[in-house]
Order: sequence, then C-alpha cells, then structure tokens
Amino acid sequence: MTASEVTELQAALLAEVAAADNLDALEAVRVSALGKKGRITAQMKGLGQLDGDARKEAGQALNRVKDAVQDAITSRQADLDSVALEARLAHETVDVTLPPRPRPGGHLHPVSQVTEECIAIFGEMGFTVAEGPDIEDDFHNFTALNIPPEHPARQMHDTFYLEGKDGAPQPVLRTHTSPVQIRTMETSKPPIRVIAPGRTYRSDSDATHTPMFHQIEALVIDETTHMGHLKGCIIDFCRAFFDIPDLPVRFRPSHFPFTEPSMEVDIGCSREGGELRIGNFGEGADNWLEIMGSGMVHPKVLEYGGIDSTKYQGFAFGMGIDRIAMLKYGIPDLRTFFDADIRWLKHYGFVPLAVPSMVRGL
Ligand code: 2NM
Repeated sequence: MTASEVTELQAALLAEVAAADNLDALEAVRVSALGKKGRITAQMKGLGQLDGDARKEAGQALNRVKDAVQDAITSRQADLDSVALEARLAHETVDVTLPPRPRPGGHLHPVSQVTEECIAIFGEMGFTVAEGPDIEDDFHNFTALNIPPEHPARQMHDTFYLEGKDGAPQPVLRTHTSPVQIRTMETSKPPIRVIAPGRTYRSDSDATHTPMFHQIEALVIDETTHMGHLKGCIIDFCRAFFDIPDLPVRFRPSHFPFTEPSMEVDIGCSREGGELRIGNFGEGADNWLEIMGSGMVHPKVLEYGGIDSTKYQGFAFGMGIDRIAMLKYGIPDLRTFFDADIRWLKHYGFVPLAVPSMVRGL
C-alpha cells in the first residue's frame, strides 16, 4: 500500500465514522475497519510480505490510521450517546414534585402508625429512640427496676418464663420496655433523653389484654430534672398526639416500684350518650380516662443503672401503644389488632408514604 493509499483509506474511514448517525451504524463502521476481517486489519496482515524498513514504515503508518479511526469512533460514540440521552430525557419525563399516588396497595398497621407519630412528637422534643432485646434477663426486667423477688408482677400468671441455664435465673419475655431504659443508663452518661417503643409480653388474654402488646416509655435524666419537666413533657405530648390544644390532663397519685413519687395520667373526655369522646368539655366536666403511668425514677433504679443518684435525678413514663391507637382512631376491639385480617387493615390502616411528622402533620 502506498503512502497516498494509506491517507485515502484513513480519509474514507473517518468520513464513514462521521456519517454514522446512530450507535448501530457506528458499530458497523468499527467492525468493517478494525474487526477481524476489517480493512485496517487486512492491511496489517499484509505487512508480513514487506521487508525491513518498508515493513516498519508501513506498520507505523497503519498504526497511526488505526489510532485516528479509533479516536474518531470514541468521540463519535460519546456524541451519539449524549444525543440518545437527551432524547430519552425529553421523552421519559418524571415530575418528582407530584404527590404519591393517593392509595397504594398496602397499608400500615395502626400500631406502626402510632409508633411513628410518637417518635415524631418526642423527636421534636429532643428524644432519641432506644431498643433492646425481647428476651430479657431477670436483672434488667425486674431487679434493676426495684421489683423484688416476692413482687406479684413476677408471678407465673403475668410473666412468660423461658427455659434457663441451671442455677441462673430464668430469662423472660420482657413484660415492659423499661429494661431498655436500664440498658440505656448502663451504656450512656446523662443528660439522657430516650424513648423505648416495642413489643412486650404478659400471660394475659381477654377482651382488653393480648399476650403480646406494645409499649412506649420515655426516660429523662439530668442534674436538675424535676416534676415540672415531667408534667410539661406529658401535657405537651398528650395535646400533640390527640391534636387537641386545650386537652385537660390530670395527674393522680399512684404507685410503681420503679418511680417515687408516681402518678397516673388522665385526660379529659365525655361519655355522653354512651360514646367516648376525648377532649375539653368545659368547666365542671368531670370525666377522665387513664392513659399512662409516670414518676420520678427511684434512686435505687438509677443506682442499678450505674447512675449516681446523689448527682442525677430523672423522670419516666410509659403507656400502651395499642391502647392509645384504639382511643385516637376509634378502634373498638383490641383483639382485632392481631387478627391479620386484610379487610380490617384496609379499613384502619394508613398510607405508607404519608409519614407522620410535626411539620407535615401526624
Ligand atoms: C411506667 C410508669 C412509670 C418507667 C420507669 C422506667 C425506668 F427504667 F426509668 F425506671 N422506665 N419506665 C415507668 C415509670 C413506666 O409505665 C406505666
């Protein structure tokens, strides 16, 4: 091949590359030039018949053609790729600002929804979420909570005991989420502000009790945490959760082993006409509904959790998630929560993409 023939071949191939107006056409050009039976490849194979300097010179010339053609293909490919992308972008438009479809197929269980609502409210107040095991040891479920061995809450009819190792206290299915608070005390230093939502278990089954239910408990510990903080936190929570700004909240003396003093918390309601309604029904209204237990964490509990009770104090409270879900969403029967009935879920369930938040609403 003469030098001018080489130049001609290069010019012809570059023209073909430039003329390829889609990726398939470009690939065809590449194969016809650089493929196993391509025109450049064929010339390369012919080099063996030349000798010495002639072979070297022709080889270098062909390599230059090959590089030039390869470069042209690469750059043409990039151009065609971006043209193809532009075409797709123009064709496949997606408006990401559109709201989710109004009714996707699945639904969130009210327990999940209410848990998320609580996390949103307490999250806004600066609480973080803590979790712990469902299977607990005797220490975290009872002893550290100042529940002595003879306490009725420990008896077989309330607690699911599991098989344990010889000599050691039997493990239990946690009867409340309080052991999570103990574990939090053990592993972190005050100030502490956590909520512990989760499954809990008690050997109890009737119209208002299921053997597995859900609790959420809150714990705040700092040097000067006091009852005023407890009251403000609980009142704010109740009003936010039920979305009733003037909801009456009442604290009634009570007793728990793990708090001193202890208070039960009631919210205002009306039972007129046999129908329960939560809210403010005016001066002199005297209908109350218990929704949680609360108190200042017992110094012995702080010490069991490894916290110096001469320096720190705290408050805690707890409530049943299933129960507050029934109250808020008017679900009459607790046992239906665990029937896994798809029609029930469709009726009482929530749209998964409508995540509760204090900004967009619960
Ligand atoms: C309740 C009522 C009152 C409570 C206490 C604790 C802990 F671990 F800090 F001592 N956690 N939760 C508590 C206090 C729970 O539920 C009815």
